[in-house]
Amino acid sequence: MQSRQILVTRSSMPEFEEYVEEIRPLWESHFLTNMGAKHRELERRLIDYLGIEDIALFVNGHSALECVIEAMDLKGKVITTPFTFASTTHAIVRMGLTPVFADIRADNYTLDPESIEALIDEDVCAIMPVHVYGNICDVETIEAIAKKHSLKVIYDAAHAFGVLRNGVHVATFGDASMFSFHATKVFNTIEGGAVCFHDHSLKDLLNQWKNFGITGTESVEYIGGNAKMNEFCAAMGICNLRHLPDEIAKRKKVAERYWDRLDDVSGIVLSKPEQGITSNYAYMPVLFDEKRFNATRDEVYNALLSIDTHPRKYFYPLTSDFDCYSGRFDSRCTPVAKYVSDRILTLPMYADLSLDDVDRICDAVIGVR
Ligand code: T4K
Repeated sequence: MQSRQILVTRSSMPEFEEYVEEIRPLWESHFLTNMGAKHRELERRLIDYLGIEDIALFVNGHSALECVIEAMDLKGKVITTPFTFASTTHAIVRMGLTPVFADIRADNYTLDPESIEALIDEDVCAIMPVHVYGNICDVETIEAIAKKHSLKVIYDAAHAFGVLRNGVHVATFGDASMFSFHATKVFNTIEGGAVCFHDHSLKDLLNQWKNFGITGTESVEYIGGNAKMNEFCAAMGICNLRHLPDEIAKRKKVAERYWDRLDDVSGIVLSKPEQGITSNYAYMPVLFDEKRFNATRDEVYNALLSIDTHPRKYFYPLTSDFDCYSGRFDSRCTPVAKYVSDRILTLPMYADLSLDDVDRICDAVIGVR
């Protein structure tokens, strides 16, 4: 049917010459990392773009999550979602905290506020919701719950860079938001990540935690790690940020073609931007209700593999069902998350995916029934 392999996504890159121009000064300065000029410039540009108070850049999103947990000195339990990438749960566990899994909403797959409140006890110190696929959590209700119980809110916004809610960037919600700038994201710095926050006192702490806990030339106050973004990654970010509007506009066209083709198919549930949301079109999640669609998610998955098209089961299994957590959690406590995880497939989505390829993918999906 087709000779080319189509993967779930494909990194967007600037023109080679644009990147070379951006990194040329590094050959003059010989300053390659440790929060250099490109790092500082990208921070400034991101603060402007996101309309936020402050930001700290990291080597990747996962390290950013771990560092913000350390910098906030969190202890005890964190209420979170199991319908996410390994990173969210692992960051909590690796930092010595205990994840407590709340269920998700059936309409946009984010943490269900009703499920959160029932899980709060005196050991809970924070909530870590995920704006999964760039779908935005019920930030107002989550904030109200957090305020009532004096909990911190750290958003895993790995998927949500560029998403606006009523004209406001999602980076502004919660005590902090983490973004991933991984190669597979709408905005990438090759590898990279960031924490956005309101409390300026976090800035020094985050910078110290990501740099071995060094607080001065002769003082080391924290047992920190090394999670600094280097100058080449920051330069990639400076280039890619220039092209972000074009990137999102191209993704929008791809998304709209998928929605046109799949919207009326019985048993297919699409995830479209809600009222007031300006999407970044990060992923193309499609839920297959096997009873109405007459085929399972896995049958669709295998049919696409047979034409060398590689969707992904983001996010199956639930993180609470991972082998490494065997016996520690019970995914029956999050029935909606389990239902969605067993039926969801993320179809190929990237700026340069042609509409003809989208049509071929949709034909194959529909043809499975
Ligand atoms: N929280 C959430 C909710 C997340 O989804 C993630 C990361 C994080 C936290 C942590 O952020 P980071 O520490 O990663 O910054 C990929 C990404 O590696 C990962 O960043 C992302 N989430 C996750 C959802 O997807 P894999 O294991 O699926 O990656 P991989 O290597 O299979 O790549 C997927 C496809 O992307 C490939 O088929 C082709 C394409 N690709 C891949 C690479 C590496 C490219 O086009 N270019 C590339 O350089 O995890």
